[in-house]
Amino acid sequence: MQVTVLAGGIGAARFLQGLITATGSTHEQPTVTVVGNTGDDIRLFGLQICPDLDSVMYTLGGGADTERGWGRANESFTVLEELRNYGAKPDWFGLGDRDIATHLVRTQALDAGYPLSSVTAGLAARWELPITLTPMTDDRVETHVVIDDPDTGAPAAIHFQEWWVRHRAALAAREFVYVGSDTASPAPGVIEAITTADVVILPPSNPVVSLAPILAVPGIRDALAHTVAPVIGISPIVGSRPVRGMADACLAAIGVDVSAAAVAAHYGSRATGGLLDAWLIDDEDANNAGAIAARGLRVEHLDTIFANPGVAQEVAIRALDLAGELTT
Ligand code: FO1
Repeated sequence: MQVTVLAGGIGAARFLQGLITATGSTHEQPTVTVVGNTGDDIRLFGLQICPDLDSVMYTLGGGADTERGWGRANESFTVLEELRNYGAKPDWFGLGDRDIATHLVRTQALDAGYPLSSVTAGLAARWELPITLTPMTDDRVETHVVIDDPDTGAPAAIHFQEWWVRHRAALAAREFVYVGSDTASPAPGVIEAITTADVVILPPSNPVVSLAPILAVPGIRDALAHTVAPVIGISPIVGSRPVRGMADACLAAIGVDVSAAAVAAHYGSRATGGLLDAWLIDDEDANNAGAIAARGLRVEHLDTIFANPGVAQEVAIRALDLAGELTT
């Protein structure tokens, strides 16, 4: 069974751990393809940083700091300390020494002219990932957030990382803009991965800043609409709270309530021009099931809090079973 997953960062990575066990995908024979969000990418100190691709790579490669939720395990921050001693800006982004090695290799290859998809494959080779990992696009797409400038009150656009990391999403977002997405093309293999899959999964990633940038790349939403594979999503909202991260601040900006049913309605049913065939929600949100089903979606509830890889595996198994049922 070929499975394609559109992925943000750590939430997706934790789901993928379960999916890999559930599918038996291996480095030698990967049956899972992950299309990663690159809207979070940022160039700092001349280094190209791809947080979501790296979260997936480090987590599935066994090199992630699982407590912190980003960056490398056994990390040190000597370079960052030295940058701060020079007063170098920005000083709000935590670059670890081991992590910097990834960005150095990536940036050198990009600057030599290799596309991000090839560079990502090269980096992933070191980690012997049990998946095929590809960015959504080789083109530059950056998520920017329109806020009211705290000093002047005038609207201003800042990079997503500045909003997320520096301001902890505390500045009210007026709008999210996926700069460059209108002229971007899907990376090689992305459309095929969606149209030839047996199932496409939207893991519990942030709908606004993780999945929306992927869907904003021309051709990807269309491929989802037309694939014969069932499209199954897992709610990132449990009991009116994001499972992790600050998705509530993002959803507010686009006028979507923080509930499993509202996010399902935001994606919509493929039967009526939307994206999903089925939506898996947490037991805590079982009372949302009726509203979701009324929108033409197959809905099931189960434990979706990935306290351990076993829970993620159960969710993955349920998604694969559902895909089987929806296909026959
Ligand atoms: N998140 C933070 O909250 N603080 C940081 O200093 C930080 C640094 C960082 C460095 C590399 C990297 O790949 C990710 C990093 N993240 C950091 C996570 C990242 O900002 C976001 O969580 C994702 O972009 C959202 O998916």
